Amino acid sequence: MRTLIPVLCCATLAAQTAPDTAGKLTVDGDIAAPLTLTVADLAKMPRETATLSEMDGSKIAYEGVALTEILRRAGIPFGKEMRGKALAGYLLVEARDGYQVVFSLGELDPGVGGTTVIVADRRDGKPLSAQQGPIRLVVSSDKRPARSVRMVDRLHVVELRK
Ligand SMILES: Nc1nc2c(c(=O)[nH]1)N[C@H]1C(S)=C(S)[C@@H](COP(=O)(O)O)O[C@H]1N2
Ligand SMILES: [Mo]
Repeated sequence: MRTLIPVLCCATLAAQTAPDTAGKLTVDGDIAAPLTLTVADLAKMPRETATLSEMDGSKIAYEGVALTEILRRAGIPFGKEMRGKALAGYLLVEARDGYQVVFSLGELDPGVGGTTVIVADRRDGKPLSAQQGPIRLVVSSDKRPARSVRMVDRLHVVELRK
């Protein structure tokens, strides 16, 4: 029992001093304006809906914010500037369980690839479950929902234009 006490103390201390990132979405990397978004922040942004066909064939309605809207706020220059070396840039999406996927900035640009990705926080009108959220991606046009990342906690931009 005696050895257990310091362990418990340290665990309590660590919990108090760890940065409070639970439930937040960090947008960072090679961008002008890194940001951190909560579900409350997403609620104040322009809202979009999207349907996801799950592996069992059922279609679920999700609601959230367009990924391009979030990346624009972080300083990604979609539009005229998405040419030349900018087209080598990509977005690494990371989830709480370690799952990672990549989107190229060119495929996300509405004037180039135009792939619609929603950063969703509601499913059938309700907040997402702990296994899904609080925030997930919905990529309706993918043939399998493999890049519809659940439990997203980081959007990391890599620009190769340097
Ligand atoms: N965080 C996270 N998201 C993920 C995955 C994962 O392992 N972790 N798997 C992906 C894959 S390969 C598929 S097919 C779908 C499966 O969604 P489901 O687990 O809700 O059926 O989630 C995607 N999103
Ligand atoms: Mo999958």
